[in-house]
Amino acid sequence: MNDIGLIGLAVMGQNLALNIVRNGYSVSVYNRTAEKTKKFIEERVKGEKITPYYDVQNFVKSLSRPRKIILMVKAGNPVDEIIQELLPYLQEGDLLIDAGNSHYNDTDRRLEKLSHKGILYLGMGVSGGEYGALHGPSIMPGGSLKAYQMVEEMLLKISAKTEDGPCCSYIGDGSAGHFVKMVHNGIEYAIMQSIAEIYDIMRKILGMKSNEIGLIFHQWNEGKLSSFLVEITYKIMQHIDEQTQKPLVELILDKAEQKGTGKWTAQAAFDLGIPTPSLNLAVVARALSHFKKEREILSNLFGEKNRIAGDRSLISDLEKSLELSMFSSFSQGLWLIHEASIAHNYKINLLEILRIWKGGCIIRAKMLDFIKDILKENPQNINLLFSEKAMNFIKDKIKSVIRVTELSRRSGIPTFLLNSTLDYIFSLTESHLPANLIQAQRDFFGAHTFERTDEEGIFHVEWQPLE
Ligand code: NBP
Repeated sequence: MNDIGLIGLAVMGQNLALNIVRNGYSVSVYNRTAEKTKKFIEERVKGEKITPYYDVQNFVKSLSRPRKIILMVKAGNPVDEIIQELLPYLQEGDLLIDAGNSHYNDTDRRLEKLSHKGILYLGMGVSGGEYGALHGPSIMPGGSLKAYQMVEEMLLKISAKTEDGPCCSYIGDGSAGHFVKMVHNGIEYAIMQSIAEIYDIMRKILGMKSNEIGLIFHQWNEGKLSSFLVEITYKIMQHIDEQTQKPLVELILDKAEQKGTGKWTAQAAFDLGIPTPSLNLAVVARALSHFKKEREILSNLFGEKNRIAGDRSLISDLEKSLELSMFSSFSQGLWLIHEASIAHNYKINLLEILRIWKGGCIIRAKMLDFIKDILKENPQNINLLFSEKAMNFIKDKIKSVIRVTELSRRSGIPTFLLNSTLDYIFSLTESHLPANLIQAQRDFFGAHTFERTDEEGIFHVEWQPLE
């Protein structure tokens, strides 16, 4: 009898299985396509306690009870299909763990359906890509506490470790784990976009070559910006294509793909009414990049842009710009998680989220310690801005972002993320927004009513008729 079952032997599943056995557990594995299972066993399993199965029934039979089965399959219908296949062989008290990037609504639906059959279910976010899955990811499990406790010991063992402990914590009820993982990805999109914009300015305004840009990111990674995404950026900049001997990044087509978690984050933010402009615009920027042919035609129509030549003193402004955009992306993401926690009754502890994001995951960053300090001072300060510490940090960086965005605008370089960072902060620190005019317009054309600043109540007036 094996301790754990794992279904789905693509890159994440293979690595997670190897991580689990390295930590002292025996694992049964199954994959829909048998060839992949055979290949995995032949090429990557070297005497570890991993047993392959080629049919679901024997796979389930091989597990000690209550059974614990991790699903690492493509999100969406595949998860429902594999659950359907498993159900005839499962018994009350068995536990299914969906470790893929499932939409939180799907997780709630599956939890509800399976609870009627006595099957326990966890929706578990796993971050860290293939490296993390093998060496220790950041793990975000949500569902019933009882279900979590059945696998807690193993999850703590296989997760990444920092000086603050294992990067795994029970996130909360229902789909809390998948919701937090989704927002993690939304923040990831935003940080990636801000890094990309800064790279663009370095090459177009400062005329820097990829290897020089890599060196700057390398330096930044030694300082306050130390993070997974900054680290991989300098490694990417230094990667030379064997065939052409050019930096590979310069040969990669500028069309960014996406699998949906960034879009879902923006949709959830719209649904809950939380402003996450940077997270939303990171999705817009990827979508816009897809129109390569149109961009080529329009760039000819528009004609040459007048690129302002900047000097290297801009580099410290770029560093501060990245710091502020990273901070504001976390601010927006945490606010969204907090609001969702109330709306869905997740009972999420934001400090725990920050702790488990410190290691193993794609958005791990030294800055999380600073963010944790702000939140510890006042746990109600969920978007981080209501603090002197945060305001001092913002004021120290904001002039740099203004300088960088002014220069890039005058040079015709798009900076969705850097602009949205400014607009997010400027809007939240503005006591008078022009929303009064919007309310008047709504009342004019739709009798939608408005409130007044000088009187309590709901008002509607007969505006001047149209000519
Ligand atoms: P993929 O997301 O590419 O999924 C491939 C796996 O799903 C294969 O094992 C495939 O089996 C299986 N599968 C499919 Br497709 N349809 C199935 C079905 N109807 N029934 C059973 N199995 C089915 O793999 P991945 O990149 O390893 O990611 C796994 C999960 O982890 C996804 O939800 C992903 O979003 C999430 N995730 C990925 C990363 C990453 O860096 N890649 C990071 C964090 C989370 P087959 O071999 O028979 O086609």
